[in-house]
Amino acid sequence: METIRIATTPFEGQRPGTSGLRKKVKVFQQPGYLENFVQSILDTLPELRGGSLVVGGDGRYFNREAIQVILRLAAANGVRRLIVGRGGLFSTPAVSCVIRKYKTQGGIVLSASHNPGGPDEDFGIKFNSANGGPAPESVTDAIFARTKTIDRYLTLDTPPVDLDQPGVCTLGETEIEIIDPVRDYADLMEALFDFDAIHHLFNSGHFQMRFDAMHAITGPYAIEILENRLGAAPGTVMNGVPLEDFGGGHPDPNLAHAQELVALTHGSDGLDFGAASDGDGDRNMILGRNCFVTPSDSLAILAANAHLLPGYRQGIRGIARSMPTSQAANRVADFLGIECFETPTGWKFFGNLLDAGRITLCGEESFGTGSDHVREKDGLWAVLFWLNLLAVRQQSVAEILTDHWRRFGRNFYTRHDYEGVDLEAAEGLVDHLRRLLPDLPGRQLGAETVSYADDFAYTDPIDGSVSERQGIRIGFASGARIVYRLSGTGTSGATLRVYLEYFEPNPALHHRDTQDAMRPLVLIARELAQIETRTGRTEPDVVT
Ligand code: G16
Repeated sequence: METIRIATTPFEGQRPGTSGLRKKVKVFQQPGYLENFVQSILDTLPELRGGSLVVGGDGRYFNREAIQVILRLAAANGVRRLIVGRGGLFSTPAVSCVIRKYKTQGGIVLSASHNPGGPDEDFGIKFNSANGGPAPESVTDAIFARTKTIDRYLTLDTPPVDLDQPGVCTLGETEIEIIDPVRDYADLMEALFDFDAIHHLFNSGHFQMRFDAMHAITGPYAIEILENRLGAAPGTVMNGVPLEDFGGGHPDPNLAHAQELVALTHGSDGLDFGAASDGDGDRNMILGRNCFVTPSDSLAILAANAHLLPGYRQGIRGIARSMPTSQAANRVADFLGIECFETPTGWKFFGNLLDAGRITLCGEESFGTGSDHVREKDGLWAVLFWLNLLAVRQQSVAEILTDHWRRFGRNFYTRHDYEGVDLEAAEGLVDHLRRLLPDLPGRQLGAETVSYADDFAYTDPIDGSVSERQGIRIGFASGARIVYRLSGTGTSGATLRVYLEYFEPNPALHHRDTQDAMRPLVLIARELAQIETRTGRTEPDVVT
């Protein structure tokens, strides 16, 4: 079949952010926009010629069209084999699982994660490497550089591939295999956790749970694993049908966007367990009756209890957390006598540590938790980990949480997001903080004394690469911290994130309301950054 060479010119701004290139659907729909980016991936990674590639996405609006474009470009550029999820679907952790299982040279994931979907909403694309994880910065920088010089892309003139028909077909010289997007992933989960114990918990007659798939990708995965394989009651999975616009919702599993589920956990007859995942299935939220587990606490609890679960019985080697994630995990690492790494925001920074066997568990405050089983954060994995823990410890979520705080102390934690802020104002605010940094150590702010203040820079302990300007960190003598950074996943304006943490060793104070406990620190953070004067905002848009 004849390869067609189409002349093109570069588009501005195809720099991948925290997790790939995310833009409005309308931007992606411009003729040549997606093609340029995909060709840049193919030009940057010569190993893809003659190699194999996994392709799939979270099913949001434009997923199917984008996949057809990618299949044609990949075939025209000599990719030998393409593994595609039926219907064009794959959760992000399932792509990682399939890349690793079938030893492909990488994968292309189509998603804008927790951002809304639909014709006027968001779309995204990212490349995952042969280890199954998001491409490191060296690769995304090279892809971006290529987007700035690209002058042609290669494609084929072929009818669309039937994405709904499992089996093998060909496109030019390329073999395309349409596979069940769920099976390999579900098998992996079954190998890691004690399904008998969870099955028993579900059938004990006194355990009520719901999993909210938020009309996003985890619906089919959760139905297969929770209802079919583990015997949870039909209907345990709510909002389980993936929709192109997520039913008009915001598929972000947090207290603000999963309110229907949160409400079900309230009251004396609230659910024993509630969990949710996001657009592409890599995030998780964990709830107990009248109780919310912060992602930072969740990571620490999983680390402290991992030895109780089959897949982690031999113990964990080390932990990593992103810089803004609370230091609760460090306390567990200290107790276990293992390393705890602090990395920049972005799952890609965990890849080298996982590959080198330096860590087993990793997590981020942004509702991401995972382990060395794949190279992405994994929403359903975290849910199954918690379910296995509940089954083994025979305690409620609240009991496990309270017990953890009693043992290790409590790192109160909250994140305040100011969304849709004027970009210049947001950058001005960060510059202002940067200028303050040298004079902050030793200064008294409210009742706190600054012990260090910096713009976080990270040197990867495995390959020595350096990532600078990763967020402003202000640490206090009490152990409290304030962190400021601008989100790298938004598609319009800027989102200012302010992360606040405060350590409380006294169990008598562990059940205070988080926002009350954090108030003094919140006021320091607002004043220091001049948030109101610089952004015009008196209150954050989202508090988690
Ligand atoms: C992505 C990254 C995460 C990161 C999160 C938030 O998550 O994979 O590593 O923590 O964005 O990033 P930001 O604070 O820059 O918005 P996801 O679920 O969107 O892929």
